[in-house]
Amino acid sequence: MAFKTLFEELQWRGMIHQTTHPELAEKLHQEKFTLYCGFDPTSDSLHIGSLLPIMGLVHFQRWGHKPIVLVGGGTGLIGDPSGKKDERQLQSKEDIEKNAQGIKKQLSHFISFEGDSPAIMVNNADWLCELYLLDFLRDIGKHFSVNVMLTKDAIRQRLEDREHGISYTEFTYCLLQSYDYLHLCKNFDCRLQIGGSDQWGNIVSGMELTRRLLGKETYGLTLPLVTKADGTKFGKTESGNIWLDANKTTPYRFYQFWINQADADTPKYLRYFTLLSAEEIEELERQIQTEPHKRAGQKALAREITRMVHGETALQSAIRASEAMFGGDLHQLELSVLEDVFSDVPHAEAPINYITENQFLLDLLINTGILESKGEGKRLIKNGGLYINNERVTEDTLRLNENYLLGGSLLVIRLGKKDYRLIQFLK
Ligand code: 485
Repeated sequence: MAFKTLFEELQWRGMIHQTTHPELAEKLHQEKFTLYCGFDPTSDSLHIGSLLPIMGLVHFQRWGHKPIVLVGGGTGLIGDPSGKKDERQLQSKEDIEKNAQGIKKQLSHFISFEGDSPAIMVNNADWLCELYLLDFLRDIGKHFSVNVMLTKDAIRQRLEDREHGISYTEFTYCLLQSYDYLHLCKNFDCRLQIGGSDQWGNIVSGMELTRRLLGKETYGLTLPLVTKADGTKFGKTESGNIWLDANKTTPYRFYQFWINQADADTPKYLRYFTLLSAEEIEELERQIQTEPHKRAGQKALAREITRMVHGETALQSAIRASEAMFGGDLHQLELSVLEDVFSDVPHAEAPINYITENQFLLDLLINTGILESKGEGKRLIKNGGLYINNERVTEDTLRLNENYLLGGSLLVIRLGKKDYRLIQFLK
Protein backbone atom coordinates (compact mmCIF):
# COMPACT_ATOMS: atom_id res chain seq x y z
CA MET A 1 0.00 0.00 0.00
CA ALA A 2 1.66 3.18 -1.13
CA PHE A 3 -0.11 6.21 0.29
CA LYS A 4 -1.80 8.66 -2.02
CA THR A 5 -1.50 11.64 0.29
CA LEU A 6 0.44 12.85 3.29
CA PHE A 7 -2.72 12.97 5.33
CA GLU A 8 -3.56 9.39 4.52
CA GLU A 9 -0.11 8.33 5.66
CA LEU A 10 -0.25 10.37 8.88
CA GLN A 11 -3.65 8.90 9.63
CA TRP A 12 -2.46 5.34 9.02
CA ARG A 13 0.45 6.01 11.35
CA GLY A 14 -1.92 7.31 14.04
CA MET A 15 -0.09 10.63 14.13
CA ILE A 16 -3.06 12.98 14.00
CA HIS A 17 -4.73 13.93 17.24
CA GLN A 18 -6.71 17.00 16.13
CA THR A 19 -6.83 19.46 13.28
CA THR A 20 -8.36 22.92 13.27
CA HIS A 21 -10.04 22.50 9.85
CA PRO A 22 -11.57 19.39 8.28
CA GLU A 23 -10.44 20.66 4.87
CA LEU A 24 -6.75 20.68 5.90
CA ALA A 25 -6.26 17.19 4.42
CA GLU A 26 -7.37 18.38 0.99
CA LYS A 27 -5.44 21.68 1.22
CA LEU A 28 -2.21 19.84 1.99
CA HIS A 29 -2.77 17.72 -1.09
CA GLN A 30 -3.36 20.73 -3.33
CA GLU A 31 -0.62 23.11 -2.21
CA LYS A 32 2.78 23.00 -0.62
CA PHE A 33 2.71 24.47 2.87
CA THR A 34 5.33 26.15 5.00
CA LEU A 35 4.74 24.84 8.51
CA TYR A 36 6.43 25.11 11.86
CA CYS A 37 6.94 23.38 15.17
CA GLY A 38 8.56 24.99 18.20
CA PHE A 39 10.93 23.46 20.77
CA ASP A 40 11.83 25.30 23.96
CA PRO A 41 15.45 24.82 25.03
CA THR A 42 14.66 24.00 28.66
CA SER A 43 17.51 21.45 28.72
CA ASP A 44 20.61 20.91 26.63
CA SER A 45 19.17 17.87 24.87
CA LEU A 46 15.85 16.76 23.49
CA HIS A 47 14.38 13.55 24.86
CA ILE A 48 12.21 11.00 23.13
CA GLY A 49 9.11 12.95 24.17
CA SER A 50 9.89 15.30 21.28
CA LEU A 51 10.39 12.51 18.79
CA LEU A 52 6.82 12.32 17.54
CA PRO A 53 6.53 16.01 16.49
CA ILE A 54 9.99 15.67 14.92
CA MET A 55 8.74 12.70 12.89
CA GLY A 56 5.73 14.84 11.98
CA LEU A 57 8.03 17.45 10.46
CA VAL A 58 10.00 14.69 8.72
CA HIS A 59 6.85 13.36 7.02
CA PHE A 60 5.75 16.82 5.92
CA GLN A 61 9.16 17.39 4.39
CA ARG A 62 9.13 14.02 2.61
CA TRP A 63 5.87 15.04 0.99
CA GLY A 64 7.38 18.29 -0.28
CA HIS A 65 6.25 20.77 2.37
CA LYS A 66 8.70 23.19 3.92
CA PRO A 67 9.38 22.91 7.66
CA ILE A 68 10.49 25.71 9.91
CA VAL A 69 12.15 24.41 13.04
CA LEU A 70 11.74 27.01 15.74
CA VAL A 71 14.04 26.99 18.74
CA GLY A 72 12.48 28.94 21.58
CA GLY A 73 15.43 30.99 22.78
CA GLY A 74 12.92 33.69 23.76
CA THR A 75 9.96 31.62 25.00
CA GLY A 76 12.38 29.36 26.90
CA LEU A 77 13.12 32.35 29.14
CA ILE A 78 9.46 32.40 30.20
CA GLY A 79 8.32 28.73 30.31
CA ASP A 80 5.15 27.26 28.84
CA PRO A 81 2.54 26.47 31.52
CA SER A 82 0.76 24.01 29.14
CA GLY A 83 0.40 20.67 30.83
CA LYS A 84 2.62 21.72 33.76
CA LYS A 85 1.27 21.46 37.29
CA ASP A 86 3.85 23.76 38.85
CA GLU A 87 5.27 27.14 38.08
CA ARG A 88 8.69 26.64 36.54
CA GLN A 89 11.96 27.81 37.92
CA LEU A 90 13.31 30.54 35.63
CA GLN A 91 16.52 29.55 33.90
CA SER A 92 19.43 31.89 33.28
CA LYS A 93 19.84 33.50 29.88
CA GLU A 94 23.22 31.79 29.51
CA ASP A 95 21.74 28.35 30.12
CA ILE A 96 18.90 28.88 27.66
CA GLU A 97 21.37 30.08 25.04
CA LYS A 98 23.65 27.08 25.64
CA ASN A 99 20.70 24.67 25.53
CA ALA A 100 19.47 26.26 22.30
CA GLN A 101 22.82 25.45 20.65
CA GLY A 102 22.56 21.84 21.82
CA ILE A 103 19.05 21.16 20.57
CA LYS A 104 19.66 23.01 17.29
CA LYS A 105 22.40 20.50 16.50
CA GLN A 106 20.15 17.56 17.36
CA LEU A 107 17.24 18.78 15.27
CA SER A 108 19.46 19.22 12.25
CA HIS A 109 20.09 15.42 12.20
CA PHE A 110 16.48 14.70 11.39
CA ILE A 111 15.45 17.40 9.02
CA SER A 112 17.19 18.36 5.82
CA PHE A 113 18.33 21.94 5.36
CA GLU A 114 19.28 21.52 1.71
CA GLY A 115 17.88 19.96 -1.45
CA ASP A 116 14.18 20.20 -2.40
CA SER A 117 11.95 22.03 0.08
CA PRO A 118 14.85 22.70 2.46
CA ALA A 119 13.90 23.39 6.06
CA ILE A 120 14.93 26.52 7.88
CA MET A 121 15.77 26.99 11.51
CA VAL A 122 14.85 30.11 13.44
CA ASN A 123 15.25 31.28 17.02
CA ASN A 124 12.41 33.36 18.44
CA ALA A 125 14.88 35.24 20.67
CA ASP A 126 15.71 37.13 17.46
CA TRP A 127 12.34 38.88 17.47
CA LEU A 128 10.93 38.43 20.97
CA CYS A 129 13.93 39.96 22.73
CA GLU A 130 13.49 43.14 20.72
CA LEU A 131 9.89 43.81 21.73
CA TYR A 132 8.97 46.88 23.74
CA LEU A 133 6.57 46.22 26.56
CA LEU A 134 4.18 49.12 25.91
CA ASP A 135 4.02 48.48 22.16
CA PHE A 136 3.43 44.79 22.82
CA LEU A 137 0.61 45.43 25.26
CA ARG A 138 -1.03 47.92 22.89
CA ASP A 139 -0.57 46.05 19.61
CA ILE A 140 -0.82 42.41 20.70
CA GLY A 141 -2.28 42.31 24.20
CA LYS A 142 -5.44 44.12 23.10
CA HIS A 143 -6.41 41.15 20.94
CA PHE A 144 -6.42 38.70 23.83
CA SER A 145 -9.42 38.39 26.05
CA VAL A 146 -8.43 37.43 29.58
CA ASN A 147 -11.88 35.89 29.93
CA VAL A 148 -11.16 33.52 27.06
CA MET A 149 -7.63 32.79 28.26
CA LEU A 150 -8.99 31.75 31.64
CA THR A 151 -11.05 29.03 30.00
CA LYS A 152 -8.05 27.39 28.23
CA ASP A 153 -6.93 24.07 29.68
CA ALA A 154 -3.36 25.11 30.46
CA ILE A 155 -4.49 28.11 32.53
CA ARG A 156 -7.68 26.69 33.99
CA GLN A 157 -5.91 23.77 35.59
CA ARG A 158 -3.52 26.10 37.36
CA LEU A 159 -6.32 28.37 38.55
CA GLU A 160 -8.26 25.49 40.03
CA ASP A 161 -5.18 24.35 41.87
CA ARG A 162 -4.76 27.35 44.16
CA GLU A 163 -1.79 25.91 45.92
CA HIS A 164 0.36 26.11 42.85
CA GLY A 165 -1.23 28.98 40.93
CA ILE A 166 0.34 30.71 37.99
CA SER A 167 2.49 33.84 37.73
CA TYR A 168 1.82 36.72 35.38
CA THR A 169 4.99 35.66 33.56
CA GLU A 170 3.71 32.23 32.57
CA PHE A 171 0.23 33.61 31.95
CA THR A 172 1.78 35.69 29.15
CA TYR A 173 3.43 32.70 27.45
CA CYS A 174 0.53 32.10 25.09
CA LEU A 175 0.83 35.65 23.72
CA LEU A 176 4.47 35.09 22.87
CA GLN A 177 3.85 31.83 21.02
CA SER A 178 0.95 33.52 19.21
CA TYR A 179 3.25 36.36 18.23
CA ASP A 180 5.66 33.79 16.75
CA TYR A 181 2.95 32.40 14.51
CA LEU A 182 2.10 35.93 13.39
CA HIS A 183 5.78 36.66 12.74
CA LEU A 184 6.35 33.47 10.76
CA CYS A 185 3.18 33.93 8.76
CA LYS A 186 4.14 37.49 7.90
CA ASN A 187 7.76 36.74 7.03
CA PHE A 188 7.69 33.20 5.65
CA ASP A 189 4.04 32.73 4.69
CA CYS A 190 3.91 29.97 7.30
CA ARG A 191 0.33 28.68 7.47
CA LEU A 192 0.44 25.59 9.62
CA GLN A 193 1.70 24.96 13.13
CA ILE A 194 2.08 21.48 14.54
CA GLY A 195 2.81 20.33 18.09
CA GLY A 196 1.82 17.86 20.78
CA SER A 197 -1.77 17.84 22.00
CA ASP A 198 -0.83 20.13 24.92
CA GLN A 199 -0.08 22.85 22.36
CA TRP A 200 -3.65 23.12 21.05
CA GLY A 201 -4.51 26.29 23.00
CA ASN A 202 -1.32 28.10 21.98
CA ILE A 203 -1.76 27.13 18.34
CA VAL A 204 -5.37 28.26 18.15
CA SER A 205 -4.57 31.58 19.85
CA GLY A 206 -1.83 32.23 17.28
CA MET A 207 -4.22 31.48 14.41
CA GLU A 208 -6.74 33.93 15.83
CA LEU A 209 -4.12 36.68 16.17
CA THR A 210 -2.84 36.09 12.65
CA ARG A 211 -6.35 36.25 11.24
CA ARG A 212 -7.04 39.51 13.06
CA LEU A 213 -3.81 41.29 12.21
CA LEU A 214 -2.98 39.90 8.78
CA GLY A 215 -6.40 38.74 7.63
CA LYS A 216 -4.81 35.39 6.77
CA GLU A 217 -6.23 31.96 7.39
CA THR A 218 -3.79 29.62 9.11
CA TYR A 219 -4.09 26.04 10.34
CA GLY A 220 -3.14 23.84 13.25
CA LEU A 221 -2.53 20.15 13.74
CA THR A 222 -1.69 18.32 16.93
CA LEU A 223 -0.07 14.94 17.42
CA PRO A 224 -1.15 12.52 20.13
CA LEU A 225 0.48 12.07 23.47
CA VAL A 226 2.54 8.88 23.30
CA THR A 227 1.11 6.34 25.73
CA LYS A 228 1.94 2.84 26.90
CA ALA A 229 -0.45 -0.08 27.13
CA ASP A 230 0.38 -0.69 30.80
CA GLY A 231 -0.46 2.90 31.75
CA THR A 232 3.05 3.92 32.87
CA LYS A 233 4.65 7.01 31.38
CA PHE A 234 6.32 6.68 28.01
CA GLY A 235 9.99 7.61 27.73
CA LYS A 236 10.86 7.45 31.41
CA THR A 237 12.89 4.74 33.08
CA GLU A 238 14.03 4.35 36.66
CA SER A 239 17.10 6.37 35.76
CA GLY A 240 15.04 9.20 34.21
CA ASN A 241 14.40 10.46 30.69
CA ILE A 242 15.64 8.77 27.55
CA TRP A 243 17.66 11.53 25.92
CA LEU A 244 18.72 11.93 22.31
CA ASP A 245 22.19 13.05 23.40
CA ALA A 246 24.63 10.11 23.44
CA ASN A 247 26.38 11.59 26.47
CA LYS A 248 23.19 11.52 28.50
CA THR A 249 21.74 8.22 27.25
CA THR A 250 24.33 6.01 25.58
CA PRO A 251 23.40 4.44 22.22
CA TYR A 252 23.48 1.02 23.94
CA ARG A 253 20.93 2.11 26.61
CA PHE A 254 18.89 3.85 23.93
CA TYR A 255 18.83 0.67 21.83
CA GLN A 256 17.94 -1.39 24.91
CA PHE A 257 15.05 0.95 25.71
CA TRP A 258 13.40 0.16 22.37
CA ILE A 259 14.27 -3.54 22.38
CA ASN A 260 12.45 -3.83 25.71
CA GLN A 261 9.12 -2.42 24.51
CA ALA A 262 6.04 -4.57 25.10
CA ASP A 263 4.45 -6.48 22.22
CA ALA A 264 1.30 -4.44 22.78
CA ASP A 265 3.11 -1.12 22.14
CA THR A 266 5.54 -2.08 19.40
CA PRO A 267 3.18 -1.85 16.38
CA LYS A 268 2.18 1.66 17.39
CA TYR A 269 5.77 2.77 17.88
CA LEU A 270 6.83 1.27 14.55
CA ARG A 271 4.22 3.47 12.89
CA TYR A 272 5.14 6.56 14.90
CA PHE A 273 8.89 6.43 14.96
CA THR A 274 10.18 4.60 11.89
CA LEU A 275 10.04 5.39 8.20
CA LEU A 276 9.49 1.72 7.31
CA SER A 277 6.77 1.27 4.70
CA ALA A 278 3.24 0.16 5.55
CA GLU A 279 3.99 -3.26 4.04
CA GLU A 280 7.10 -3.72 6.15
CA ILE A 281 5.34 -2.63 9.31
CA GLU A 282 2.31 -4.84 8.66
CA GLU A 283 4.62 -7.80 8.11
CA LEU A 284 6.36 -7.06 11.44
CA GLU A 285 2.97 -6.76 13.13
CA ARG A 286 2.12 -10.24 11.85
CA GLN A 287 5.38 -11.58 13.24
CA ILE A 288 4.69 -10.01 16.64
CA GLN A 289 1.37 -11.89 16.63
CA THR A 290 2.57 -15.26 15.38
CA GLU A 291 6.10 -15.54 16.81
CA PRO A 292 6.43 -12.96 19.59
CA HIS A 293 9.44 -14.74 21.14
CA LYS A 294 11.58 -13.73 18.16
CA ARG A 295 10.96 -10.04 18.93
CA ALA A 296 11.33 -9.09 15.27
CA GLY A 297 9.20 -5.98 15.79
CA GLN A 298 11.24 -4.72 18.72
CA LYS A 299 14.50 -5.42 16.89
CA ALA A 300 13.37 -3.47 13.84
CA LEU A 301 12.10 -0.65 16.04
CA ALA A 302 15.35 -0.42 18.01
CA ARG A 303 17.44 -0.64 14.85
CA GLU A 304 15.56 2.02 12.90
CA ILE A 305 15.35 4.58 15.69
CA THR A 306 18.90 4.09 16.97
CA ARG A 307 20.23 4.47 13.42
CA MET A 308 18.21 7.64 12.91
CA VAL A 309 19.29 9.22 16.20
CA HIS A 310 22.88 7.97 16.59
CA GLY A 311 23.98 6.79 13.13
CA GLU A 312 24.99 3.43 11.67
CA THR A 313 28.32 3.00 13.52
CA ALA A 314 26.79 3.61 16.94
CA LEU A 315 23.92 1.27 16.03
CA GLN A 316 26.31 -1.57 15.13
CA SER A 317 28.21 -1.07 18.36
CA ALA A 318 24.93 -1.08 20.34
CA ILE A 319 23.90 -4.35 18.66
CA ARG A 320 27.28 -5.95 19.45
CA ALA A 321 27.03 -4.71 23.04
CA SER A 322 23.54 -6.19 23.35
CA GLU A 323 24.75 -9.52 22.03
CA ALA A 324 27.51 -9.51 24.63
CA MET A 325 24.87 -10.11 27.27
CA PHE A 326 23.85 -13.25 25.35
CA GLY A 327 27.30 -14.73 25.07
CA GLY A 328 28.73 -12.63 22.20
CA ASP A 329 32.37 -11.74 21.64
CA LEU A 330 33.50 -9.34 24.33
CA HIS A 331 36.97 -8.63 22.95
CA GLN A 332 35.46 -6.47 20.20
CA LEU A 333 33.97 -3.95 22.61
CA GLU A 334 35.61 -0.75 23.67
CA LEU A 335 36.23 -0.12 27.36
CA SER A 336 33.54 2.58 27.58
CA VAL A 337 30.96 0.28 25.97
CA LEU A 338 31.93 -2.61 28.27
CA GLU A 339 31.55 -0.41 31.32
CA ASP A 340 28.17 0.72 30.06
CA VAL A 341 26.90 -2.77 29.24
CA PHE A 342 28.00 -4.20 32.58
CA SER A 343 27.20 -1.19 34.73
CA ASP A 344 24.27 -3.00 36.38
CA VAL A 345 26.34 -6.12 37.08
CA PRO A 346 28.00 -6.60 40.51
CA HIS A 347 31.56 -5.27 40.43
CA ALA A 348 34.62 -6.53 42.29
CA GLU A 349 38.09 -5.06 42.38
CA ALA A 350 41.38 -6.95 42.47
CA PRO A 351 45.06 -6.05 42.32
CA ILE A 352 46.69 -6.42 38.91
CA ASN A 353 49.17 -8.97 40.40
CA TYR A 354 46.66 -11.72 39.65
CA ILE A 355 47.36 -11.07 35.99
CA THR A 356 51.03 -10.12 36.04
CA GLU A 357 51.92 -13.07 38.29
CA ASN A 358 49.75 -15.56 36.38
CA GLN A 359 47.74 -16.61 39.39
CA PHE A 360 44.96 -19.21 39.38
CA LEU A 361 41.53 -18.07 38.20
CA LEU A 362 39.89 -19.98 41.04
CA ASP A 363 41.99 -18.14 43.65
CA LEU A 364 40.89 -14.84 42.18
CA LEU A 365 37.23 -15.85 42.27
CA ILE A 366 37.44 -16.96 45.87
CA ASN A 367 39.34 -13.89 47.03
CA THR A 368 36.84 -11.57 45.35
CA GLY A 369 33.97 -13.41 47.02
CA ILE A 370 32.47 -14.61 43.73
CA LEU A 371 32.96 -18.25 44.73
CA GLU A 372 32.88 -19.69 48.22
CA SER A 373 35.37 -22.51 47.81
CA LYS A 374 37.63 -24.39 45.41
CA GLY A 375 35.18 -27.29 45.57
CA GLU A 376 32.36 -25.08 44.32
CA GLY A 377 34.58 -23.83 41.49
CA LYS A 378 35.61 -27.30 40.43
CA ARG A 379 32.01 -28.51 40.39
CA LEU A 380 30.92 -25.50 38.36
CA ILE A 381 33.67 -26.06 35.79
CA LYS A 382 32.88 -29.76 35.55
CA ASN A 383 29.25 -28.92 34.79
CA GLY A 384 30.31 -26.39 32.16
CA GLY A 385 28.86 -23.47 34.12
CA LEU A 386 31.83 -21.13 34.51
CA TYR A 387 32.72 -18.61 31.81
CA ILE A 388 35.48 -16.08 31.51
CA ASN A 389 34.69 -13.35 28.95
CA ASN A 390 31.85 -15.52 27.64
CA GLU A 391 34.17 -18.46 26.95
CA ARG A 392 33.64 -21.66 28.87
CA VAL A 393 36.36 -22.57 31.37
CA THR A 394 37.33 -26.23 31.02
CA GLU A 395 40.34 -26.58 33.36
CA ASP A 396 40.22 -25.84 37.07
CA THR A 397 43.96 -25.11 36.91
CA LEU A 398 43.53 -22.17 34.54
CA ARG A 399 46.02 -19.38 35.19
CA LEU A 400 45.43 -15.77 34.23
CA ASN A 401 47.45 -13.66 31.84
CA GLU A 402 46.96 -10.32 30.18
CA ASN A 403 45.34 -11.76 27.06
CA TYR A 404 42.26 -12.25 29.18
CA LEU A 405 41.95 -8.56 29.96
CA LEU A 406 39.16 -6.67 28.23
CA GLY A 407 39.82 -3.02 27.47
CA GLY A 408 43.12 -3.45 29.35
CA SER A 409 41.56 -3.76 32.81
CA LEU A 410 38.40 -5.88 32.99
CA LEU A 411 37.37 -9.49 33.27
CA VAL A 412 33.79 -10.63 32.80
CA ILE A 413 32.84 -13.73 34.78
CA ARG A 414 29.62 -15.60 34.14
CA LEU A 415 28.17 -18.22 36.45
CA GLY A 416 25.64 -20.36 34.64
CA LYS A 417 23.47 -18.75 31.98
CA LYS A 418 22.93 -15.21 33.16
CA ASP A 419 24.74 -14.40 36.40
CA TYR A 420 27.41 -11.89 35.33
CA ARG A 421 30.19 -10.43 37.53
CA LEU A 422 32.73 -7.84 36.57
CA ILE A 423 36.25 -7.75 37.95
CA GLN A 424 38.21 -4.58 37.59
CA PHE A 425 41.97 -4.74 38.04
CA LEU A 426 43.70 -1.94 39.85
CA LYS A 427 47.26 -1.06 38.94
O1 485 B 1 6.30 29.59 18.69
C1 485 B 1 6.56 28.59 19.56
C2 485 B 1 7.41 28.81 20.63
C3 485 B 1 7.65 27.80 21.51
C4 485 B 1 7.05 26.56 21.36
C5 485 B 1 6.21 26.33 20.29
C6 485 B 1 5.96 27.37 19.37
C7 485 B 1 7.32 25.47 22.36
C8 485 B 1 6.06 24.98 23.07
N1 485 B 1 5.37 26.02 23.78
C9 485 B 1 6.46 23.89 24.08
O2 485 B 1 6.52 24.14 25.25
N2 485 B 1 6.74 22.70 23.60
C10 485 B 1 7.23 21.60 24.39
C11 485 B 1 8.74 21.69 24.50
O3 485 B 1 9.35 22.57 23.89
O4 485 B 1 9.31 20.84 25.22
C12 485 B 1 6.87 20.28 23.69
C13 485 B 1 5.39 20.07 23.72
C14 485 B 1 5.06 18.82 22.92
C15 485 B 1 5.59 18.92 21.50
C16 485 B 1 7.08 19.21 21.55
O5 485 B 1 7.37 20.38 22.35
O6 485 B 1 5.00 19.89 25.06
O7 485 B 1 3.67 18.64 22.88
O8 485 B 1 4.90 19.97 20.83
C17 485 B 1 7.66 19.50 20.18
